[in-house]
Amino acid sequence: MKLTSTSVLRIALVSTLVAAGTGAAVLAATSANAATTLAASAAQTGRYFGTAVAAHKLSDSTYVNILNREFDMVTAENEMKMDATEPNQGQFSYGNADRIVNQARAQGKRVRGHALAWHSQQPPWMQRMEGSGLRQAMLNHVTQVATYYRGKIYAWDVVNEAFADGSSGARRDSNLQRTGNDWIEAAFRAARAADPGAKLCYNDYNTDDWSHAKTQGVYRMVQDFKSRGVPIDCVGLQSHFNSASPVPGNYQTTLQRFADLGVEVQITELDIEGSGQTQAENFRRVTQACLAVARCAGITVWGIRDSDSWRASGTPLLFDSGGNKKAAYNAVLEALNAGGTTPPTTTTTTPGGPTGCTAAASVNSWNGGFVATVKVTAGSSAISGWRVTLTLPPGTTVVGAWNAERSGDSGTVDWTNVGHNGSVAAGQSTEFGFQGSGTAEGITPSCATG
Ligand code: 9MR
Repeated sequence: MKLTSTSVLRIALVSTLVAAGTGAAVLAATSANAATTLAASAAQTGRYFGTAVAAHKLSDSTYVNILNREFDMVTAENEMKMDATEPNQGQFSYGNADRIVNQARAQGKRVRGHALAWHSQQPPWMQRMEGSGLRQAMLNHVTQVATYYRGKIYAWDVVNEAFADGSSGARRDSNLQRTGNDWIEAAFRAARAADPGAKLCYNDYNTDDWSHAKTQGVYRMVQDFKSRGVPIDCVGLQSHFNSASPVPGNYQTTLQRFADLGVEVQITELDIEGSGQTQAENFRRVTQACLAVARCAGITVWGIRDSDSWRASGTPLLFDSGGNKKAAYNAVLEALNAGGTTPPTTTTTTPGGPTGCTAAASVNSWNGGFVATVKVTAGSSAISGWRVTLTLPPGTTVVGAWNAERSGDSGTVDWTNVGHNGSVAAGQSTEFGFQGSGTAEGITPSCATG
């Protein structure tokens, strides 16, 4: 499907089950009822807390226990990269990626897709290509992989690490860049056409310091994309920090400046080398910066235990090698529980009292059509089934849906869970989506359990 409008409209609406006689808005936990996991704490301000996951570790029970308990967003550390998903040209391989996606979704977690197009970790056949053949192969890869995972991905890193380090602020030289400067926008358009419900991100490292040329280069590209209607929804700041590349003093400014362009910002690969209180305070600062920026949607750390890290010797994560919480974990949890701004896409309310569920819709619209993604979040108790009700404007029709059964195609539509997504743990979320003709303006989903 092709988008016909140059603008992408994101509407967020929240509605909740209203039980008779109760009703109180809760935007941040107080110390008396502070949430005790990263995901639940982040969810209090409508954010997610994620981690990179390696498929071969899904048989490690310590690893999986922490994953299931603490995180509600998952990124495949290597399994969705180009070399993994298209090892031979035109032959796609999703086994390991599927293990991660299925594990995450079975637990009610969402998935960030990483990454559709990148100069690195290309399969050997692609590394040897140049020019229009490579351009076609890249676009086919984006289309095939995004189509395969259509409806299952919260956000795709459509293009990863396309800018040069150093003082130029220019694109990085690569075989993809040599196909023409428009390769990035071509990749974004292909991704939007393949999965209109996924947010589309540009993701990079060393883009955390607002004064750096690379940050400015990425900023100008995003600004240009927004001004020309290239479909981009988010910017990922990888945020790999160490003593040579510390958390910059202006980190929050960087997040805010990108957000001010009208894109979501996501901290996508956070790790901070160090130990003890110094490391903890750095993690706290990064967390607080995200919480202070309304469009900062969530934080993903690049692994669970220090021993899982690509930089294991720098002990850069929140759990030690034994799976114990570090001081850095406690600092992040405290910061999350202290609350922050509420992202414009989500408001958290509990009019149904401590239990029940809430539903929030975000909508990508174009001239004549839209894709709505509806997030169903359990209250403080687990739920084993849900029903979302929403009323479509006159003349609007559902043309396709995923992850939910529906009662009809127009007017007031009831959406109920399918087999695999009815059970949602306390504070966790699941998503369904639908595509429609017409407009989704004003849709206000409400959620009921059972
Ligand atoms: O953590 C990943 C590691 O297992 C791989 O060997 C490495 C290969 O490039 O990629 C690591 O993940 C990278 C991510 O995909 C993109 N940003 C930088 C990450 C750390 O290198």
